[in-house]
Amino acid sequence: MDLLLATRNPNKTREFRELLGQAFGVIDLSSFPEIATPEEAGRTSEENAILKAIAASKQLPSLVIADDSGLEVDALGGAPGVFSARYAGENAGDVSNVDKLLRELRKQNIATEKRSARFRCVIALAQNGKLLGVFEGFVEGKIVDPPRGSAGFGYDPIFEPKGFDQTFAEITPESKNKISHRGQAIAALRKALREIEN
Ligand code: ITT
Repeated sequence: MDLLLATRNPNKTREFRELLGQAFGVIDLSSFPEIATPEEAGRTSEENAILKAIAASKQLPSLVIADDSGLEVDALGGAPGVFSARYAGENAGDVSNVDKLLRELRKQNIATEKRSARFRCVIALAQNGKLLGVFEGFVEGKIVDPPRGSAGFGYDPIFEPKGFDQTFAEITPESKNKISHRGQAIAALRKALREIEN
């Protein structure tokens, strides 16, 4: 089954391909530079995932999926949350976002045991401008300082999942995929895709 993943983040595409396997052909917006992406004006990840999936599905005929994800830090009232991609500014990169998060935690003197956090991933599925489903996954953990590891992307070097003493950037992609927010959301998505197929 062919799917268009409405993302311009190649790391998301890699993880979707790893997680969905060969039964699914996943292409992303790098193949369609002319496709306009909407402003992520939603107040929740669900709203933003739906915005991205519907917008792309109005412009291309394929089944479209979109992923909106982020890191919620309890001591920061759930920030960066829906603003994870632009926490340190509109076109901020991963390193500046991570730096800003650690600066905030240090500034507020948040103790190590109070650094609980979770990654959340919401995937919306759409076709021809119509929403077909929404799938969610999350993984609990804590923020570590300094960052550790070089695998993964985004906030992975500062996120240690519960039950592990390594960050998402220190474990293998296979281990991350088994427990990650995206892995869980994709498991639910896969079930829905199988039903569409049959
Ligand atoms: P698209 O909107 O084009 O899909 P994006 O990177 O802007 O790409 P989001 O708006 O969903 O995507 O922002 C997600 C943010 O959370 C971004 O800063 C990512 O680096 C980060 N993030 C998402 N999933 C992550 C993961 O599995 N590990 C680490 N960081 C992650």
